[in-house]
Amino acid sequence: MLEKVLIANRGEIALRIMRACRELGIKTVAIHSEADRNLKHVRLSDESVCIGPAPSMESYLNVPAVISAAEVTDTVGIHPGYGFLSENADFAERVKESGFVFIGPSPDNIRTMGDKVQAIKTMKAAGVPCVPGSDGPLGDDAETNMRLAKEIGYPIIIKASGGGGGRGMRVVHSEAALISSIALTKAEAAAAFNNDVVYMEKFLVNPRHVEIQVLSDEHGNAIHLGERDCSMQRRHQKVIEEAPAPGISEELRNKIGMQCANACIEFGYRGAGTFEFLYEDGEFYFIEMNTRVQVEHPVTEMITGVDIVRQQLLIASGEPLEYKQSDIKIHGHAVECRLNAEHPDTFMPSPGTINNFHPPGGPGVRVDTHIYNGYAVPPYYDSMIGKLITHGNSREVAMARMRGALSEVVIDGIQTNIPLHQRLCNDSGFNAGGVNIHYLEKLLGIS
Ligand code: MV4
Repeated sequence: MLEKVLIANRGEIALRIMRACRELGIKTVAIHSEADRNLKHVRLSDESVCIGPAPSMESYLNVPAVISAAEVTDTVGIHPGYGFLSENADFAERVKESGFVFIGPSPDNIRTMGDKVQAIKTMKAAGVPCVPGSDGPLGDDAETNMRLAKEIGYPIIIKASGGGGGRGMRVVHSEAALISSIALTKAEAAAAFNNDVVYMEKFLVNPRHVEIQVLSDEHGNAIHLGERDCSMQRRHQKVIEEAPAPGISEELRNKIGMQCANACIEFGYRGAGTFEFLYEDGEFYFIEMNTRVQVEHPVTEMITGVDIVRQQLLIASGEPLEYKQSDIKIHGHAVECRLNAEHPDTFMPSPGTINNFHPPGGPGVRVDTHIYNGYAVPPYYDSMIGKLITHGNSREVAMARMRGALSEVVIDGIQTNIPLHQRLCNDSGFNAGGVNIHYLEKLLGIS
């Protein structure tokens, strides 16, 4: 087992990783910026190191500073959490070259999945269903591209291979706009990602965003933990996630889940991962793979009982997974509301000091947060300050518990998106289940 782990992150996920380490008897090193001296996990970890000034570029994204902190503390493993350096293949490689264990997939795994054309090619070859499309980079021949788009059928979408998560995409509705759209997306991709490779897919008009959680070790074991529905989003920022996805049968879950687990074995994937799909008319279409632990991992933990961060630490230690596929059973339903320090109407960040915090409680209520009375939310980082997660035997019970939790929670001193969550948890469309990715933006547009 890894003896000491450096947590290369901040906020709620740093605390989550610290707790998982503690349960395994792993010593922890917190690294933090000058603005983050008062983070909860910095106080609770065994050691802490200040690695630089507040801006992420000079601290959490500063690779030499992170590696130096690992060296001076005799760290064994480095957990990157989500965001920051978590999907940076060069960082994973530097960690390895410096003699540390990167708690995540191999640099090659990360590099392949970071290149969307390669990721899709890999998954298609491994039997994962993908969106009908160009099956590779678009060339320069206009006639060929026009013929391809006609075959796929409009609307189509042009995506940058170096993009992902909603960056570098352009929808094309007719042949008249095709050639200029390809050129524009290529130029933007070259500037943004230093990679002008673009590809084409059929544009799915009203899909849901459903993702499969996988765990894969180096002993040839790969399992899936079912799916999460993350369709409730605004500007590619998820707002509410849930598991399982409403209306997905056990048969379909097992089919797509096994396809993902088998792809992990075929591809030689190691670690926790998420296969992102668009789901429309009963069909799954792979779009991207995330090679990190995700913000919304708790909803999967609640319905499976599997501690995903613990499994990441075990896998990185060279231990086998604690579960085989037949051990995994789905129990009830879980919902997660992301709590953001932001104005409820304008979505502008709202940093400041929290002068009163009362977390909710009761059966089936989990609160993943680093905030406390007197904590000052800094203006430098993502505005997410925590997550409310509720679980119950049914979606109705989980939702009733979320409405209760939202009515109990008190966060004074800053603005939060709690009013938005209350509105959504009382919304008839959301309560019916199965809304698509456009639901929230349409709801906010009409209001
Ligand atoms: C799509 C799509 C429709 N058709 N691809 C946006 C983020 C990136 N992960 C992929 N995205 C999309 N790809 C095809 N072929 C619609 C989106 C999309 C979206 C996807 C998931 C969650 C929210 C979204 C919001 C707008 C567009």
